[in-house]
Amino acid sequence: MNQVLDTCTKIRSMEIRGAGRIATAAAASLRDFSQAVQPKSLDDFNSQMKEAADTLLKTRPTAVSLSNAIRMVMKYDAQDLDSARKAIALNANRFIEISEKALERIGQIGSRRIKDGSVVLTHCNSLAALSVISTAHKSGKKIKVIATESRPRYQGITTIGMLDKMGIETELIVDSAVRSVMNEVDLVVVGADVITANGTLVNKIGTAQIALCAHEARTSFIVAAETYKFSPQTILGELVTIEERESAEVLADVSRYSHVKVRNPAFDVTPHQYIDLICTEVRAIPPEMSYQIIRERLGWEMDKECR
Ligand code: RI2
Repeated sequence: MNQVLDTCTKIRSMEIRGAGRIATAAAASLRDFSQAVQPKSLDDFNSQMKEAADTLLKTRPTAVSLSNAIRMVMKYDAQDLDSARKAIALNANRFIEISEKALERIGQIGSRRIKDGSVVLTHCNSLAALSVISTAHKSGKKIKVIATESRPRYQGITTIGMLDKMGIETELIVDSAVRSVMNEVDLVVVGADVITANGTLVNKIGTAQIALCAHEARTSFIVAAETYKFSPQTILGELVTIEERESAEVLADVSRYSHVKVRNPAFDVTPHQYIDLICTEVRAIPPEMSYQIIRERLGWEMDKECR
């Protein structure tokens, strides 16, 4: 269990972060645990696996990628220990492979929206959004990227490092400079932590005001997201929990103030009206078609819940 707890600590502290990366890390952790654990019986194995899955699930409350990945890995029905271990390893490896391929495909589909000579704005650090940008760049289109810092955790610094390595011309701005540069931007591309049944986007704090600003400036706003970022639970009426992280991420020492409380919501909600397109690995869809993606790709979840 130590190895699972170690992964949990890394996800909670954001040493491992990004909706896709936490999902694949959780899948790998369950796979490794299933191979290493020494249970007394199959029942004992099942209950230790469940405990590990529940512990991983609690690390970050917003990203649905985590629960979708864990459910996919834990979908096994074995008669003996050996087959249970094999099924979990197979599920986990399949999820990791699907996730890698999805990024490539999202890049191919999304990059068609980027014209030669475009200026693209991105927020936070999303592998899916970066796949769109890097595929456009690799196909020979000359592009410039404007990246936000993404306070308070400065994931934008990771983004500019990655763009720099790819040789893409990049400008870094503070989050509040988005409106000042929006008239120079041709396209905004962001990732997703959750997409709900009606196409609402939950993503890194600041995304909603960028979308609003893009809408006002008539700039296209697209989302790059693997289908496992869509939330089947929202069809059943469940609300998305927005993670509020500790105040120290925003202000190191709030104790010297008597009447001040620091709020640190990690994500915000962008209504589907401000989203032009969602690029998934199967196709690019208008946000209103999200329900269909959930039924097609995550139908197993619905079936189980509705039975
Ligand atoms: P990929 C991140 O969350 C950001 O909100 C980013 O847009 C999203 O995950 C998707 O990232 P955090 O872990 O899966 O930084 O596209 O809170 O890499």
